[in-house]
Amino acid sequence: MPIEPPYPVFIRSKVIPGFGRGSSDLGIPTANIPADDFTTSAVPHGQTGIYFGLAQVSGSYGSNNATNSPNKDDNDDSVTATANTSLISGQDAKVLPMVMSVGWNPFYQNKQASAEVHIVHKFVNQFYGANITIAVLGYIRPESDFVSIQALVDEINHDIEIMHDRLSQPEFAAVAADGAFSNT
Ligand code: ADP
Ligand code: RBF
Ligand code: MG
Repeated sequence: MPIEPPYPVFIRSKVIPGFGRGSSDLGIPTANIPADDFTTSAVPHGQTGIYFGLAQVSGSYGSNNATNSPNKDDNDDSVTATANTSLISGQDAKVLPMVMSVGWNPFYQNKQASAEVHIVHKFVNQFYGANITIAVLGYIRPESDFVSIQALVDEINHDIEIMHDRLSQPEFAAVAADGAFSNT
């Protein structure tokens, strides 16, 4: 079975500071990218919702200098990310499984759309300001509201199970070797 069009959709972007609660509230860090990089991609109508796929980060590790994220009126998000001198390498530089969320986070009633990628991998360091290449491979569900943070976390963990299940299907086997990813 071939991958269902329009997937795979490759997106190249940069990791920007988000709302600063993925790790603190949920224990599920998400690398945020400018939402436009998703909405202008080949994903149909750049629709909001939860997706699965693969991601690879490259460049340097970096931390977030934003004193008060998100920088709502600050279009130059890169100014709040400081690169450190060490290059992303080893397991951290591999093509890794991910789940991503695009939209307004109904649970938090965000005023601004976000696109954020949770990579299922333990990184040695933060990588704000790094490059990220994403292969969006399919849609899981629309965004929804929840009665509690725990209910949101449970649903995200369920999304991760669905992702592993879908990624184990043969049509996705070759995507990690796609030339869009770097093979260093
Ligand atoms: P923010 O609101 O600024 O996005 P998060 O709490 O969501 O903050 O944390 C995201 C940051 O954590 C990423 O930008 C990245 O530097 C780092 N990070 C560490 N591990 C991961 C991971 N497994 N997936 C995504 N980001 C991660
Ligand atoms: N936020 C919501 O408000 N509703 C959702 O249904 C929802 N689903 C998510 C699914 C995944 C796989 C991920 C990584 C995040 C999801 N979020 C959702 C976003 C979550 O609220 C956000 O990552 C944190 O608020 C940190 O920015
Ligand atoms: Mg985040």
